Amino acid sequence: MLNLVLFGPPGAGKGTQSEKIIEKYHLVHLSTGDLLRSQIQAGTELGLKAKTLMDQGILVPDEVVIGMIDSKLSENEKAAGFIFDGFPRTVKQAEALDRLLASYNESITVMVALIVPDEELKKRLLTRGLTSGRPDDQNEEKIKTRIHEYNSKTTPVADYYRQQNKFVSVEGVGEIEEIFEAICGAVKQGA
Ligand code: B4P
Repeated sequence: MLNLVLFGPPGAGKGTQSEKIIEKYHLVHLSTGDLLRSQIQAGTELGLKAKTLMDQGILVPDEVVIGMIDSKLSENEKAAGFIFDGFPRTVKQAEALDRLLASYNESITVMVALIVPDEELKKRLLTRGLTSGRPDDQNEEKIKTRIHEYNSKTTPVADYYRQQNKFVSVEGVGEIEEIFEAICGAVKQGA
């Protein structure tokens, strides 16, 4: 089973590359951003609480996202593997993911980190904001908050996987197809 964590700052291309990875490896896509946005769209209590935080660019509480991943794993017990996109974003989430996978006798195979400079991230997110309708893409202050959240709360997750010898980094600037090839190479290296 291939269980891949696709890691990187907001706008690094996780969603973009996930689509290509799923097609090639037939993995179940678990994007906590997408899961939260569908809760918002459905108008659930969870969605309403998450919206306030997401619109500001702040991470939602660990318990909320861990609970969502827990139920998605149990719904997909027969999957060939998973791609975790935008999760884990804190060390607490990474520890919880290890525990959840262990309960199925599974573990993370590899973490692939997309490396993209802050200026490029800001440019991409502001461009996406012109058409995405996402409130968190539409102003520079919110984007700054998201990058700050990433630097303070999420970067330690890379060390967590580095200590397990599961960390591989890939240059995330360039043609989408070239980056995808590099990710496939990293998967081979880590598997
Ligand atoms: P996410 O939905 O995960 O949003 P993201 O980080 O912006 O997405 P991504 O990196 O996938 O960007 P994309 O490929 O689309 O999170 C949103 C919010 O949800 C968070 O701020 C937080 O509040 C909450 N949340 C989610 N998960 C959470 C968790 N685990 N814990 C707590 N809170 C959580 O790429 C962006 C743009 O770049 C696109 O327009 C794309 O076309 C472009 N692009 C991609 N690759 C490119 C390339 N090679 N060259 C040029 N442009 C490129």
